[in-house]
Amino acid sequence: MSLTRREFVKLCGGTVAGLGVSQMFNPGLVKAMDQAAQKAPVIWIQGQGCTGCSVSLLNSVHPSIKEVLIKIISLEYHPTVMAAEGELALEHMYSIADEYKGKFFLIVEGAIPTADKGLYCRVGEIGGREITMHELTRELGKKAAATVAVGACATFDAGIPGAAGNVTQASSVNKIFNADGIGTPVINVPGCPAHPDWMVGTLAHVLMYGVPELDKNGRPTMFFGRNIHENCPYRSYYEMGEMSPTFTDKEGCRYELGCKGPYTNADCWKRRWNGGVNWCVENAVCIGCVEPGFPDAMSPFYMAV
Ligand code: FSX
Ligand code: SF4
Ligand code: SF4
Repeated sequence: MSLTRREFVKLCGGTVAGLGVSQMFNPGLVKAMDQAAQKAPVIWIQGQGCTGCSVSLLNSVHPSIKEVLIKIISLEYHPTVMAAEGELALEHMYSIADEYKGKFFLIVEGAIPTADKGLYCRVGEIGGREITMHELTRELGKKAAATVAVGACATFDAGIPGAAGNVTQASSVNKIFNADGIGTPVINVPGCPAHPDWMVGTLAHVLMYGVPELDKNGRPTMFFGRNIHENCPYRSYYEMGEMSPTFTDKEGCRYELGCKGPYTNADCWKRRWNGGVNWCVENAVCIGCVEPGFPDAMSPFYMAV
């Protein structure tokens, strides 16, 4: 089964028969990816973050994380899920980067602190020499075929670590690459955390067809191409001026509670979260976690009515 790029993009937002939801990947996608993907090596590194994006990836429903790891990619290094540790693990990572120079894919989760020579995030040690996230990102970034920056912290303004104060001078992948003149393509998959489908779908697209179509912020348009407010199921309440006084109200628009849907582009309104169980606006508000400037530009998140 081979898919055209157009069919692939459609399947990324396709309907899962029997579940009555339209947010998850079509199961046919896994089969296609299994046959088409070259099991390209993937190196996943983590800087300043909460590991929320990794946890989100582990929640991938269609395809399951097992299918992702066995059928789609060859995950060679991941600080949270790999069994190896210490110098041996680092040496393996470096050897893969050299052996597959220009062919492996780098995923960066978490921000990269640049203050004081990057010493606020040390990711390991080889021969007694400490390796900083700043050094590692640049070294692997130069050798990778493409880099996927996942989560708010690795993209744009470095998310939570980059918020006002920013004493570690936390920075994003794009900014680090630009400062060093690294020309490796960067795909931004923001979110705090990023949705598992956004990460898996982007990675699958990169493996099968190359870099997907990106918006002006470097995000795949197949996931971030539409505005939440314009597509929100609560939009008719907004038009009628019917505002919800509490988060738990079944009806009413959440704008006066602080909803940032009007300023946010993502497909959460149809993809939903947690295997389709719910999404932010249903239980609270959208806090604009996929937009540049998050979190400061989206604060305060909540407003009292
Ligand atoms: Fe940041 Fe992510 Fe928010 Fe956490 O990659 S994106 S704090 S959910 O895990 O680092
Ligand atoms: Fe827009 Fe938020 Fe209201 Fe939905 S709940 S219509 S996204 S302001
Ligand atoms: Fe982020 Fe808004 Fe989507 Fe929630 S609804 S995940 S805050 S973009």
